[in-house]
Amino acid sequence: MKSRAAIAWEAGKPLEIAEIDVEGPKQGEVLVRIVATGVCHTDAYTLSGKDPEGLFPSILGHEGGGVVEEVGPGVTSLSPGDHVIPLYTAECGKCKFCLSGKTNLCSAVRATQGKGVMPDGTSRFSIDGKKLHHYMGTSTFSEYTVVPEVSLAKISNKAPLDKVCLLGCGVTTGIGAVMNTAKVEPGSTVAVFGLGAIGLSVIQGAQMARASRIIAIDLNPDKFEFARQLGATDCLNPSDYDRPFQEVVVDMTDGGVDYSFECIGSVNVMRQALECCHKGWGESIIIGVAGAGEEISTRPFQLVTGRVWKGSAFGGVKGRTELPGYVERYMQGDINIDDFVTHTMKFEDINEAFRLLHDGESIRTVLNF
Ligand code: NAD
Ligand code: AHE
Ligand code: ZN
Repeated sequence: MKSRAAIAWEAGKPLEIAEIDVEGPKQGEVLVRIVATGVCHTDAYTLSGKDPEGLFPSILGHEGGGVVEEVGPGVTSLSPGDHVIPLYTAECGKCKFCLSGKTNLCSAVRATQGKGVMPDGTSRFSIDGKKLHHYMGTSTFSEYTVVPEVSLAKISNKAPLDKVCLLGCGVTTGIGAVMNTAKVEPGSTVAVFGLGAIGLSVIQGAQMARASRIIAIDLNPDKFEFARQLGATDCLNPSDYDRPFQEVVVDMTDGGVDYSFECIGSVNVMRQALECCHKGWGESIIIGVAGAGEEISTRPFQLVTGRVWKGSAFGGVKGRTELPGYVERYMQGDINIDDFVTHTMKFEDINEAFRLLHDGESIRTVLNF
């Protein structure tokens, strides 16, 4: 079938809106009509060329909501008409990772996903006979996409897809990192570096977890008002200080915070985030994605004296099991998504959505097909 899509032809170039060919779903696969998609900084990261798994040409996008159009042979858990959120972290329920009870990382389709193909090693996307790669197992920048059954969370048909699409990445990642990865306790002090959709969702999660102090940090002061609305108690701009920023946070928190979250993808900030944690117990959670070849560093003494470095992917959330509950909590008014959607536009304006994100003018743009 034909589908409107945004093609990433090469690194650093704008996406091209074009009509592509999408092959029907094969064994264990599902054809999904994407209704709405967000644009996450990770899409921009891959388009920049810094992602070692970034392949071109490809159909990017991983923060979508859609409707099942057709299921391939062997698909038992989904039917046409079901509303779904595509998952870049699958949940097969059977692999070593899923059975471990220790992680949300699933190995079922991850290897082929990273190679830009479906689990059988081939692509469902092409244009004029030329193959296009899939991306993160989701490729939501196409009106029609093909996704493995294990990479789809079935959600309530009543939920507005142009809002809950943000549970496909940004909002879930931030809240999940607080609840599942850090397990922030009531009364904790928290520092959040980077106030995009991820960092702001960490603030929302920290407020839910009843943190006593939430320090919001960004170079862009335009982000502070929404951070305060979500529960930030202090808003700091590192460029206002002429000493190592970790010292600023340590001094204002009687020795450091209980938990910090890096939501930028800067290895320098990752160091600050670790070193502003309290001696003996402070934990720093890396969420931001750093470019190929970059490495983190600190004095090992920081860890010897009890600080802990952790990472979090998709907030440690098992998508098929847990996302339907996130959607319900949104519907009940317990999770704020609406205020994260600062811009909505038609899919064809996707390059403007990337510009807004780069220039710090949006939290999330939702594109409607
Ligand atoms: P975003 O661009 O909307 O937000 C990043 C924020 O960081 C901006 O407000 C920017 O002003 C701020 N910033 C940049 N440099 C800074 C610095 N040196 N000090 C302080 N603030 C600074 O991005 P986003 O969509 O919220 O994504 C944030 C990061 O999280 C990205 O690296 C993205 O790839 C990553 N991410 C990871 C996961 C995961 O599962 N681990 C999921 C989603 C996104
Ligand atoms: N291909 C990238 C990996 C980037 C990365 O860490 N991705 C996050 C999700 S970002 C969503 O916006 C993640 O979940 N990682 C775990 C995984 O299995 O990919 C690179 O840098 O190599
Ligand atoms: Zn994302």
